[in-house]
Amino acid sequence: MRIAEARVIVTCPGRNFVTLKIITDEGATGVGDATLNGRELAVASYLREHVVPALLGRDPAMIEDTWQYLYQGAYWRRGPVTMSAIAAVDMALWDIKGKVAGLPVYQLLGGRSRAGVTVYGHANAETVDEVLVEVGRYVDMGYRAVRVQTGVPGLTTTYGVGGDRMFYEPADAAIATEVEWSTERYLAAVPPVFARVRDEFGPHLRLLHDVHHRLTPIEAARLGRSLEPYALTWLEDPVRAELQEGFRLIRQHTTTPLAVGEVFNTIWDCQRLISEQLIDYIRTSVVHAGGLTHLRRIFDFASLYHVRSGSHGATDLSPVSLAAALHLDISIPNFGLQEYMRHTRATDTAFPHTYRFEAGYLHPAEEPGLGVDLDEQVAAQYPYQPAALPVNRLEDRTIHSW
Ligand code: GCO
Ligand code: MG
Repeated sequence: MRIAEARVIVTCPGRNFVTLKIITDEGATGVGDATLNGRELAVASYLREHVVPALLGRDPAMIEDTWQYLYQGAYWRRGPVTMSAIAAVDMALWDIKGKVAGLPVYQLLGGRSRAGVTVYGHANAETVDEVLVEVGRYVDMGYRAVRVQTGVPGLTTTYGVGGDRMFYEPADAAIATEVEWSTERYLAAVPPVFARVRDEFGPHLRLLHDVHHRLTPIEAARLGRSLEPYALTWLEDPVRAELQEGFRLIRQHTTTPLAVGEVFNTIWDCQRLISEQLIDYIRTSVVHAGGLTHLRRIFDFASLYHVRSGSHGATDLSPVSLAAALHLDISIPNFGLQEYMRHTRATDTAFPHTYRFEAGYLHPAEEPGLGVDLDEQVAAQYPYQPAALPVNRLEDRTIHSW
């Protein structure tokens, strides 16, 4: 069997997605997600110009060799554009391998290690009273874990709080919207929110919070310590993580568990965080960290150091990514949690899939392969629309991490 064709499809059913479809000379097809929010066309071009020509004629069964060919063979390594492109090829080849074997991909990865994949949803609202209602909605839907984000008094917008409660989407303008930030106001606002949520929902609901890279290590240490009474499952991206040793300082001060990794691309971005046990959950994703082949390598490494998985699953990761993540989540020994932001109906129609949500768990597809496809006729109805993530500024207009 040989790869006969590979198509790069860019579509915007509510938001932009880049998908790679690989077709073999025997008619088997596989899909991979290559979406990089706000930088979609860079990956589409990398695939079209540099990857697809090299794929034609290759044996689709040689997944590891193809991965190494695209990574080591390119000489230029790592980075979100390269790794998202490699990820798309890798996902599509696992999809084909599953279809050829007649097995869902998780069976190829070692089989089931648990009954279902525990997911967390996003409760967000401007005020504490409103967010309590939102948390209640998730609990009523069966969720066992909820991320809580509220507005910060004195700021007009805050990360994670959107107009539409269920389908929050930050990449909403062709040229980045500018938003504002105050660390002082934020640090004062967050602990009372969690005091109310714990009080209302009791000790068993798993609670999470995303700082979105905005604090320094000592500020993050203070926040982590002030949240200890509310027993969070994790505090996410408390600081920018280019400086991995910065986490040692946070660790020295707080027992609030830490989750990091949605912007990482390779095992080298988190090697120290994991081996020095500076984090508790590694949140790298299938699409941005080189596909199932590389993500499994990261999670295996993490399993040696008591670090569990917590794959990124925002709506800018397509249903192809989510389907792929679930096969890994269900099979690895050190699964922690899977993020699950629901896709819009338009997105779900463009990407027919058979994974399903039930009682707080997602269940991977049982059909051969990944169990997800891109309906190209539906995709063609939604042309690409430029959309960038916001840019963040302090009150004095200094640029700050968004
Ligand atoms: C999360 C993330 C996302 C990102 C988004 C950027 O935890 O889900 O922080 O909401 O902001 O994926 O493209
Ligand atoms: Mg996040």
